[in-house]
Amino acid sequence: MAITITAFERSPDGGKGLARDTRVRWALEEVGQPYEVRLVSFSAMQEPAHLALHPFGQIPTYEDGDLGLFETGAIVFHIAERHAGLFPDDANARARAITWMFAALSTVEPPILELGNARLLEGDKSWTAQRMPLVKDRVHNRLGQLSRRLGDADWLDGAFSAGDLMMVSVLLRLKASGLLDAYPNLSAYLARGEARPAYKRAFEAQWAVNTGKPPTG
Ligand code: GTB
Repeated sequence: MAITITAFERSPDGGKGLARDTRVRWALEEVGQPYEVRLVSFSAMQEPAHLALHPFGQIPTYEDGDLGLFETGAIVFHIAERHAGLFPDDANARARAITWMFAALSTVEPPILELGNARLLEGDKSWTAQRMPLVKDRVHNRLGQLSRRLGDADWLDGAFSAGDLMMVSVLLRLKASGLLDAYPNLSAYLARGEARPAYKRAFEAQWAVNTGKPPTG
């Protein structure tokens, strides 16, 4: 039975690849696993059938035979465990790759999400202009730390791993903001991730769904 994931029927980003199904698609492409996609509407995500799979009524989900998973981090972790290509063989290097996955989701992504919320959900509030410098400072703090650690390396810890997949995915949310411009090594890191054939295939697949157009090439 084929692996099946869920994705938005129409992502609010119109195909920029920022919805989290792109991360799962990318992981599956990296390890060469074919998959099917079940597209869900916002209303279908609140129906019992979807809630049985995802208690919070979100995408993405992952199904393979009897196994149903939710939470992108857990799904990518599972894919990396089951298939070669995203975790190193060496036990310590593998533990460090997992550490970077957690760092991306638990330490770097929260201030980035907060910035998105401040802009998109709270942009019209009287206090947003006053709060924004603080929110941006928190993002810059993390970007500065990450930039210093990455230095002039290609990837965070040796060869590309699930840790890089997750970190690049998190940083992609900042691409349009200009905030990464101050960190040339992070911009180059992002570009390296986007240049990976597996990322391109994942991006193009979600682009086709969300725009109804063939890949841009
Ligand atoms: N912690 C969960 C995970 O990592 O899987 C979070 C999952 C999540 O936030 N899913 C979002 C969702 O289903 C889609 S990805 N939201 C609908 C809901 O909660 O009702 C987040 C997302 C959505 C849209 C954009 N965008 O348009 O740019 C970017 C990211």
